[in-house]
This record gives sequence, C-alpha cells and structure tokens, in this order.
Amino acid sequence: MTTAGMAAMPALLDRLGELADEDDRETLAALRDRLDSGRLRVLVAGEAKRGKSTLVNALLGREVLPAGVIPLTAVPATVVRARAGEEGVEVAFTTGKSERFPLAAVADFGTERGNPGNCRNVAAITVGVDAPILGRGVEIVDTPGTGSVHAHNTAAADAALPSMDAAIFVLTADPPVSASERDLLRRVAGLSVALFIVLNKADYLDELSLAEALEFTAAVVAEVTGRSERVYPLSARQALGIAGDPGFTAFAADFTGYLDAGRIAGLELSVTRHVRRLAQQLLDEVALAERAARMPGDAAAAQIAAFGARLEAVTARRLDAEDLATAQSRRLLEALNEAADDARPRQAAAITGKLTELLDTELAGVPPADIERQGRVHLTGLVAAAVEAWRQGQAAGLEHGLREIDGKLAAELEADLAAVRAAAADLLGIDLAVPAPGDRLPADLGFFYTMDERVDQSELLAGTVRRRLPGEYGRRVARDRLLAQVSDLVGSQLGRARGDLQYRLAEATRELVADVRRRYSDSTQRLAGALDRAAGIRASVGDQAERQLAELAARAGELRALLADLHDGGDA
Ligand SMILES: Nc1nc2c(ncn2[C@@H]2O[C@H](COP(=O)(O)OP(=O)(O)OP(=O)(O)O)[C@@H](O)[C@H]2O)c(=O)[nH]1
Ligand SMILES: [Mg+2]
Repeated sequence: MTTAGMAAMPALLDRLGELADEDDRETLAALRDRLDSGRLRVLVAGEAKRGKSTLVNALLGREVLPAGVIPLTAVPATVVRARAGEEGVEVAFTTGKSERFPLAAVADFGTERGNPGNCRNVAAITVGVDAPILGRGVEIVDTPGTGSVHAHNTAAADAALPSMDAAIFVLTADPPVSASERDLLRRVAGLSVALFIVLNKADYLDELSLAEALEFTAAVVAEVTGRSERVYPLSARQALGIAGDPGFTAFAADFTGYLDAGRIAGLELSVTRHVRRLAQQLLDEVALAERAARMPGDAAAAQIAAFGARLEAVTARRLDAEDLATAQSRRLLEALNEAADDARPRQAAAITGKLTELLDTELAGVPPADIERQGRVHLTGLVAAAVEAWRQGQAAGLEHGLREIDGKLAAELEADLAAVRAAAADLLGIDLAVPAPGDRLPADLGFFYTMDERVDQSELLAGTVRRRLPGEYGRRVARDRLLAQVSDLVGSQLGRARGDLQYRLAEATRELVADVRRRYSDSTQRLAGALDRAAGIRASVGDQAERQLAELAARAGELRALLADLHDGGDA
C-alpha cells in the first residue's frame, strides 16, 4: 500500500476489526492507536543479560528500568511518554484488571525477583516516563532475555515479538553469538521494518578485540538476516555515567535520525504487513469453517471428519517429531562421549611420541630447567592443537547430525501440510493459502569455543631442587616429569572441550524442539479451531445454522475484498 493509499488504512482497520475475534481486535486497536499517533513500536530484544534494560535506560537518559547481574526482566515492559507529573506504571493483570502504581513499582511486577515465575499474574506493563526520546514518536519495549534458566521468560519474550514494528537487537562480544540467539535474530529480522544491531559492553574490550568482535558479529548478522546491517559497538552502562559513551552517542544519533525521517514510512509498512497477515489467517479460518459447515449430507460429515483426522494426525506427529529430535540428540551425545574416551589414549600416545623425539634431539643436551620450561611450551602447544582439531571435527559432526534431523523433520512437516492442503482441496473443495511450515534451523549452529589459556598451570620444580640435581640425573627427572603430565593434560583439555560441546548440543536440541513445536502449532491451530466452529454450526438446528453460515460467507467475502484493497495499494 502506498503512502497516499495509507489514508484508507484506518477504515481498513475498522473493517478488519469487525471481522475478527476478541484477541485479534485488541491487536488491531493497538495498531490503530499507533498509526493515529504516529508511534513506532520498537522492541529491544536479545538473550538474557546482554544489557537490554540498561540500553533502554540509556535511551531514556536515566535509570528507570531495573538491571542487574541475574536474569532479571520477567515481563515485557512498554515504555511510553508521560508528562513530568504523571509518570507511573500501569500493570495489566491476566484477570483483565489493571492498576496504576508509582514508577518504582516496575521492579515489583516486572522482574524475576519481585515477581518470580510471574506469580503476580501480570499480563503487561506500561511504563509512563517523561523522556525526550519518547517525544519522537516511539514506544520502546524492554523484553525479558531469552535462553536463561527461566523458560517462562523466553516464552514471554516470544509472545511480544508479533506486535513489533522495528527492533533493536542487543548482542555482546562475550560470549559469542549462540545458536538460540541466531534463531531469535532471524525471527526478529523477519518481523521488523527497521533493525538496529548493537554490540553492547564494548567497554570490556580493547581496541583490537573490539574490531575483531565487530567483524565477527557483522558476519554472523549478515549470514542470519541475509542483509548487511551496521553493528553499533557501545557501552550502555558508560552511556549512563557522567562521561557518556561515544559509541552510544553515534547509535542514538542514527536511531533518533531514523525516528525523525523514516518512522512514518516504516510504521505504515509495518501496519500494512500486520493487517495482511491477520486478514489472510482469518480468511483461511473462515473459508474452512464455512465450507465444512455447508457441505451437505452424511458423506460430507465423513469427509470433514477425514479432514479433521488429517489435521489431528499432523498435530500428533509433533510429539513424534519432538521425540525424534531428542533421540537423535541423545545418539549424538553418546557418540561424542565415546569419541572423547577414544581420543584420550590416542592423543596422549601421539603427543608422548612427539615429545620424546624432541627430548632426544633438540632438548637432549640442555640443562634440566630448560627441559622443563621449553618442554612445557611444546607440550601445551601440542595438546592445544590436538584437542582443537578434535573439537572442530566433533562440532562439525554435531552440526551435521542436527541439520540432518532438522531437514528430515522439516520435510516431514512440509509433506504433512501438503497433505492437509490436498485434503482440504479433495475433501472440502477449498484452497488454503496457509499452512506453510515456519523457518528452518540456521545453517550454522554456532559451536564456538576457545582453548583455555591457562593450560600451562602445573608447578615447575622448585628452584633449589632443580639447582642441586646433577646434570644427567636432573635431565632425567625433568624429562620424566614432563612426560608424566601428558595424559592428564590431554584428559583435562579434552574434558573441557567435551563439556562445551555437550552444553551446546543441549542448547541446540532445546531450540530445535521448541522450533518443531512452534512450526506445528502455527500451522494447524487456527484450522482446527475452524473445524470446531463448523461442527458447532452443523450441530445447530433450523435457521440458526443458516444465520451463522450467512455470516461466515459474508465475512469471507469481506476479507477477500479487504485483501484485494490492501493489494491494490501496491505494497508487496
Ligand atoms: N561492562 C558493562 N556492563 C554492562 C553494560 N550494559 C549492561 N551491563 C551490565 O550487565 C548486566 C545485565 O544488564 P541488564 O540491563 O539487566 O541486562 P538485560 O539484557 O536486561 O538482562 P535480562 O533482563 O535478565 O535479560 C548488569 O549488571 C549491567 O550493569 C555495558 O555496556 N558494559
Ligand atoms: Mg532486562
């Protein structure tokens, strides 16, 4: 829809509102409100502890939202503009009630400490703040971090995604981008009309490491989002201090620049997308319900039941798919453990061989102290290289194994959904636009790891002992001591690498299972609802059924007209 065509949007929103149910109507009312006031909804997203709340505070210019070292933000908080005397927190409860509190209460309702496991049943928090940035047509949503020990925080952050227009994605250099972080980034990129990528906690890094981290992050972002995005290095914490932070200043300048120049176009595009998504979903639902309710005779009932069974079978397959993913992960874990047990004696023998050769040649005539010192340098180098090669091989194997199962599951779901579509066409004679399976796992699951720099930790022989040992005898003692360390060092380093791989495998598996669940329920939930509705209509008597049917037909017609109007607007 073109900007000129946007004049028709409020009317379209009204029309869609009349066709939608209660939940969708709330979504539409929020869209309408933002469109009327030219207010862009910017989500601040990222994994736990990246400094999201601190960044929002930096944008506000003061510490409004609680930030801390343990997983903290528990409920998404929408920060909106308020007049100086009218700052405060509006808490909406899951019961439907809402209540106003002073600004400081945000910690009581919005954090894991004040509201553990969301025991206070908070549905949403709106924080009214008097801050200049909020006067520029924006509401900023601070989300709970994903991927922390609190699974409900991830779920709450997930639920906040579909309502956003634009996003600020917060990453940090340490630890590097994880598999689940990539997944989140991919989804956020797909849902936002403008995306700002921030590399926070830059104050931890020296210039060289920062340049490296930036390059790495930019490459990951380009790979995940398919576009090359600028990455803003900054320190949100320092931005809140008296001295400020030049990186933050640069980011804030571009962000407010976008709000001033690109916000309205972005908002219009975003609203158009939101409306189209919703209208298309509703149309599928209505068309299916209408068709299923209208089909005459007993044969039709059987056909509808057959279609329902198809849909149910797909839903049931979800559990199989989850089991498959978990089983594959277990197999990969077993293989990893076996490989580590195998590698230890093999690597120890190979390294002992190389070290012995070195002791017999290069280090044959040197004093005992040098045997120890130089020998250690060689030893740690050999262990580091061997373990790293092993780790890379294992990581590649794990990624391959996970991709394989993901590919298999995605293909199965695709086939299932194709069958659902075919069944809808055959049994009920309608074309469904959706379901379509969601996105796949990212190509690279991100098995990163760095060798522990403190490999070289065992004590050297005490100086006095070393000095007193006579030449040949001292050399033998030093040599034996060195060789005796090989097996332990190989074992401990392999252990670390294995632990790292195990952790990442568990993380990737969790993500895969969550993905499977989401793909299945996204694809079938509304259709199943439509069939229930049709069953209700078929069971009702006399002119009641006719009335409901006429209503469904009218809704379908209006949704088609509405989608055509959106389309005529020109935006793809
Ligand atoms: N050194 C440094 N620390 C920071 C920076 N930004 C945030 N932190 C610290 O990182 C910790 C986490 O910050 P939060 O803002 O609570 O992070 P969050 O992403 O909102 O965390 P959750 O809500 O739990 O997901 C706090 O101890 C902050 O002080 C920064 O730029 N530099
Ligand atoms: Mg937070």
